[in-house]
Amino acid sequence: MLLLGIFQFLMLALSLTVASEEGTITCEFRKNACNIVSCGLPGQDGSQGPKGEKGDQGRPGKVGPTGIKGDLGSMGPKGPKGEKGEIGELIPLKSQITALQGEMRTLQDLMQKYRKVMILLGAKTVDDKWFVVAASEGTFEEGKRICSQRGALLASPQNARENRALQELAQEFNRNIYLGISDEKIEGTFQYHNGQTLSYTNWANGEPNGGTKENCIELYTNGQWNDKSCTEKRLIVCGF
Ligand code: MAN
Ligand code: CA
Repeated sequence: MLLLGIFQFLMLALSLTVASEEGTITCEFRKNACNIVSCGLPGQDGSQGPKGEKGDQGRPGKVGPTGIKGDLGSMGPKGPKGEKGEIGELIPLKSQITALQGEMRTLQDLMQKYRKVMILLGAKTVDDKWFVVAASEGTFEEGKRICSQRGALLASPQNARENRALQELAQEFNRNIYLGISDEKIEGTFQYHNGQTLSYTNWANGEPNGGTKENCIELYTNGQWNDKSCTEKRLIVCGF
């Protein structure tokens, strides 16, 4: 039975193939034949086919021209602190320091020269203070004016060493010196010219004893102090 089925199927396939080939031959024959003998009129054209589908998108165009420059942007935030400078940056400073050291030595030499001249002329120096005789004699008021005109004040010893320097001047000139101290403003309270109370005194025994009659101070050649009338004539020494 199975063999019979296969055979029938093969026969059917063969008959279909032959029929197709016969149709092709018949059509070719008819076309050639109509060129020789007259055939019937051709039929009308068929109706227009439907609209085709939309085509694919084209390729992109060329790149356009460059645009105009944009506006200036706003300032950015402050940056972080820079790193510590290198040693190389200190080299110019080092040469400046060397130059300054040279100038300082020159000034020191000059100061030494002035110091020698001042001492030769009779001035006394204690630390950074100078005592200079400005007049061989004068009252307290005259003395204040003379020193003020020289940009100084009547000498006011503020420690034993300064007092000693003034004593030396008194001895050298053999004259008592008016100090820049008085109790004219407040009787019994001696003050410096700037109103400050005394930080150092060297009263002789029993002094001060003059009351309202002795409001100024003279420095004896032994270095001790005595309250004295302001209208006497004494050696005038200025303090710078
Ligand atoms: C004189 C004056 C006085 C002083 C006495 C000291 O009288 O100079 O100021 O106090 O001598 O004995
Ligand atoms: Ca006195």
